[in-house]
Amino acid sequence: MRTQLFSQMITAGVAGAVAAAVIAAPNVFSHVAAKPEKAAAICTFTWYLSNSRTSGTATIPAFAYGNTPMVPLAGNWDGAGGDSPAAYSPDERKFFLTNSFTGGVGQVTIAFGNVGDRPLVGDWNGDGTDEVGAYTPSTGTFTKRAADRSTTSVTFGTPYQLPLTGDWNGDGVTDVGVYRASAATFDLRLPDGTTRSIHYGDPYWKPLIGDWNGDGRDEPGLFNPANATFYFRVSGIDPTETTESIRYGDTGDLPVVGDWDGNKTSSQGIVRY
Ligand SMILES: [Ca+2]
Ligand SMILES: [Ca+2]
Ligand SMILES: [Ca+2]
Ligand SMILES: [Ca+2]
Repeated sequence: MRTQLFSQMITAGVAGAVAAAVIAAPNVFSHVAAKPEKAAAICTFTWYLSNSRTSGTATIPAFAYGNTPMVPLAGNWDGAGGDSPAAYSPDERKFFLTNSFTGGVGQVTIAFGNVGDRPLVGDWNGDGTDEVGAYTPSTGTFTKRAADRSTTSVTFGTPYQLPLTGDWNGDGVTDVGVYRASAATFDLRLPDGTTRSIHYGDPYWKPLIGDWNGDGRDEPGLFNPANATFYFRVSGIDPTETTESIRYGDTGDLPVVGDWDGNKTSSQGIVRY
């Protein structure tokens, strides 16, 4: 009897420890339940963000922010620390920005964009704080909104491409680009007006932009939705390619990337609904 009782106590202890670990650092692979229908019902977003590109486990406790059919985004809204979440509502054409990783109500709401636009994030003036913008697919126009609500526009690429924003040259000012999905090619517009084209990944993977190597310049990454794998082009935008990859999250999750801890290096996250 003693042995049996001892065994039960050990089992309970292990179960308790596992439960505590899950609460502290939720494993993004632990969710295996069937996803709800995505058609009509509004589903809350749960964010699983990691500061580590080598771990499949979220390092920031999961939180709820935004809901379908919003677009999850990330940026440094207050110029302090690193990036934090935002959600863009295509229905209301509003950005909801938050400076925290705890969910709840965002701190800033910005109404911007027209029907059919895609949301953009970038530091258009290089002051260390990100602003918002909108890409109009029918014209291939990037419209950048300054903090004083003034706008500037640049047209790049052909219409109906996937817009990209990143600081390709490291001057602190966010530049634009497009991803030609059918050709799996990133076309990056350098500040001198020239284009750097990088064939990378496979068609119809989701393009991502971040500073994976921490050199102050952003470079391409990708998320393969078929196997929930992130690819980071750590060698930058020069021709020689070195890539890191990690499986993180599950198929059906939305990828997000950002510098969550403000150490100047971007890492991955997923938004589940
Ligand atoms: Ca700025
Ligand atoms: Ca730049
Ligand atoms: Ca870089
Ligand atoms: Ca970081």
